[in-house]
Amino acid sequence: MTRRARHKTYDQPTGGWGSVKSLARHAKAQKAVATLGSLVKDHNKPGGYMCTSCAWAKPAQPHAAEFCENGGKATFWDLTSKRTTPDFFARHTVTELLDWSDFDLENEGRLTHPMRYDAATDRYVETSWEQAFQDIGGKLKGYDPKNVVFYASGRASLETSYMYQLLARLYGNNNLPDSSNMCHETTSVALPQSIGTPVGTVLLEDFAQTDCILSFGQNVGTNAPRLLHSLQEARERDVPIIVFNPLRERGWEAFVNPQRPGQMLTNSPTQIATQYCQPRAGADIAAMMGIARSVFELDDAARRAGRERVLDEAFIAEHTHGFEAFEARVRATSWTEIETTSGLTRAALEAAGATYARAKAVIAIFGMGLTQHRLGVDNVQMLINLLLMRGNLGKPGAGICPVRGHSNVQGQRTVGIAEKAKLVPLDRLAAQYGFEPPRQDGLNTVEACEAIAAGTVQAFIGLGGNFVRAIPERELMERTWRDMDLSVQIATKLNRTHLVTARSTWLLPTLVRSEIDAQASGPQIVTMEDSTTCIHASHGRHRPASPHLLSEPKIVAEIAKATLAPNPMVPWDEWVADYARVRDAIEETFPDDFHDFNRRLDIPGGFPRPVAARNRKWETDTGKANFKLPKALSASFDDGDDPDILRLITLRSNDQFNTTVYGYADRLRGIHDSRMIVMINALDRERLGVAKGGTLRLTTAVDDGLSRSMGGFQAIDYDIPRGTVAAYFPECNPLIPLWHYAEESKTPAAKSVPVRISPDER
Ligand SMILES: Nc1nc2c(c(=O)[nH]1)N[C@H]1C(S)=C(S)[C@@H](COP(=O)(O)OP(=O)(O)OC[C@H]3O[C@@H](n4cnc5c(=O)[nH]c(N)nc54)[C@H](O)[C@@H]3O)O[C@H]1N2
Ligand SMILES: Nc1nc2c(c(=O)[nH]1)N[C@H]1C(S)=C(S)[C@@H](COP(=O)(O)OP(=O)(O)OC[C@H]3O[C@@H](n4cnc5c(=O)[nH]c(N)nc54)[C@H](O)[C@@H]3O)O[C@H]1N2
Ligand SMILES: [Mo]
Repeated sequence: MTRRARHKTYDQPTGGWGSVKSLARHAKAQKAVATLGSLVKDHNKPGGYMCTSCAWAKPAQPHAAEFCENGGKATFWDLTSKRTTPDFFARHTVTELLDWSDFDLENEGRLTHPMRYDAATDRYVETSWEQAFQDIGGKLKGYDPKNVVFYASGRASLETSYMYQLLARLYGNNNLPDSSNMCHETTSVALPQSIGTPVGTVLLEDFAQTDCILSFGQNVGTNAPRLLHSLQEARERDVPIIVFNPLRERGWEAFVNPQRPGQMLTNSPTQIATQYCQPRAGADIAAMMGIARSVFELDDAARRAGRERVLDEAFIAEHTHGFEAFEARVRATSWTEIETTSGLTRAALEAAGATYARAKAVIAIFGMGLTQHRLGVDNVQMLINLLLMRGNLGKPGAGICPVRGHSNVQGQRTVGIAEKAKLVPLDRLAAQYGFEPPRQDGLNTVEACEAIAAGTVQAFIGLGGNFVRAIPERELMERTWRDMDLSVQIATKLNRTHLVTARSTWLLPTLVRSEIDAQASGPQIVTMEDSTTCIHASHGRHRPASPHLLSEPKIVAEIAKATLAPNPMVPWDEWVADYARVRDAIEETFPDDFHDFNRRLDIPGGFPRPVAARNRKWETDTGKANFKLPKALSASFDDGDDPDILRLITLRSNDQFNTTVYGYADRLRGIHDSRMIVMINALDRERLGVAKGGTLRLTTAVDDGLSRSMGGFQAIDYDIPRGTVAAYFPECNPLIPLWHYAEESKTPAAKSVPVRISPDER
């Protein structure tokens, strides 16, 4: 029986006492071995560990507490004193556990022993590491390499990731899908075409020099809360912040900094957004077109009056390509089209345009609200177009700022976890390790799903993550997953992917980053790359949850040794004994990014990788920054103006990290006690015949022969544009067709799923 949700609009600021209380509650509930005190000392601090929650930058001069509510929750969740032991598995069959919620599964605590699924008893049983590696290696040797998938979720360190991609390539494929395929892959496809780099150009110090910030489709208060420090400081310099988001997210509205006693005592928040626009889901291209149009109109007026131009003509002439076509497109787009498609008024967009045009240095922030759409690539490129109009790239205080997801997801790509062969220096790997690496592109996440559904994948190795729960098309995927021969899951906690078993299934427990990783040469350091391309060292500080855990590098090395023919040029054992040797190898493969790697590890604030676009060097096909024309004004699916088809946004609550659900309090949205809810405009709800607070059913509105429908959602009247509804990921993933993804990047279009709504009174 699902619990009913309570909803009461949250009128308190982000941060503040609400976040302090929430953290204290979570520390207690998890009986965590870390304390608030240990977090102050170690969390994101030099000599401490780097947070496992988001990938936001870590400042060179950290705050007294360099953690947020959600980073704290993530750490307490990792450092819980609860344990999921062999005894637990003896008490529960896997079939029984399939009925447990995401929360209940992970809330059992940390995995302690390597386990093997025993089909005869439908239980996981304890196994030895030796046996596990021998069996896994034996099986891997028997498959056609192109039928094996090496998935990575974005938490594993640079060291582990490098070893993992090498394992896949020595084995014989580039099948290295990554959680980023579901996330910022759109960014990694869009930015190189526009400005010649797959990553953002903004560094933390740019926030101190900016004089205008735009934000599209990112939820700062929940998903990158430490960025609020920079935003608050910018607001104190009176920097305007314009936010585009269908939902009014509390983090973009009001913030009380828990580290400022004065602000805490008076509970007087900093107002973050100076203008808040609520477009329909998928309407950002139209909104940006409106801003661009108003910039052209302001430029026309300036020219007529003989004032200084609004467009940065010199920058456009020297640094860009495709401006004329872009100008023609913008001028040909009428205000009526812009207003109808975006759901925003001309006045609002002109106001945003005027603010943008006044600023000398503008930062554009974005998240999943741009990337997870059918035309996600066009979304991101349109944002770049806006920046190019006034030369807002490659100068202090300006630039593009994708806010990445997992704490090392960007870094994994940097060191070679990529299914696209052209992104990896294969010739260097060939020379360094004396082998012929596969040159054919491998499978990304959607392609891996297609191959699993088609029955051609024999084995799936998961370096972290919860693949089955994170991908679209859950029913089909869970059914076909069971036909695979082998599933190996390297994990810290039990999740649903471990319960949807293959013919042979292993569950290999590992350390978390805040734990001490002792190897032959002593305690090890690992490294990661943040959202702003800075590389940081991380030192584990806590005792491992179980003496039976192995580190990720050790697990990867042992699988490699059990699977591959010995190669004296690949020193797996030496690497495990001393991770500094892995860093030497990374440096040899990627000398530009990682020169003097081991010597630069502990530079405060991390060391940035070079990004050519920061210096106005454009590594694109034209040698310039390219204006790219969007394929349409709406990034969403074509709803043919049918008012009964709504756009479903699937998003995160304030009490989860992806599929890890910490609890049932989406405090900043005022939604408590249940995740089976749909945020809906009251007018839509009434029109569709759903009672206030009533139960409704979501049915995917596509015609492809599959039926996708889920009932039991409680309607929550919410401040959201008509025609757009929002509900939680991962609960809604069965509703997303596998083919509903961003063109070019194949990132699932999770921010606008076509759905019909009907009452579901039972
Ligand atoms: N605490 C916590 N931190 C996290 C995560 C977590 O789950 N919990 N996940 C991590 C990961 S892997 C990632 S990728 C990031 C995700 O962080 P975000 O990028 O913030 O992702 P979401 O919460 O899915 O959605 C972002 C926002 O997009 C808005 N949105 C939806 N559709 C549209 C649209 O069409 N246009 C516009 N303008 N806005 C839209 C939604 O209302 C929502 O506020 O966070 C990372 N950090
Ligand atoms: N509908 C919808 N679907 C989405 C999204 C959406 O917005 N909407 N967002 C997408 C995005 S942005 C992402 S990034 C993906 C996330 O997809 P994944 O990265 O695959 O999923 P997570 O939920 O982050 O994985 C959680 C599991 O990782 C394991 N784990 C945690 N820490 C560690 C560690 O240090 N090492 C190892 N080996 N394992 C560890 C734990 O066992 C935990 O259960 O989901 C995507 N799916
Ligand atoms: Mo992500």
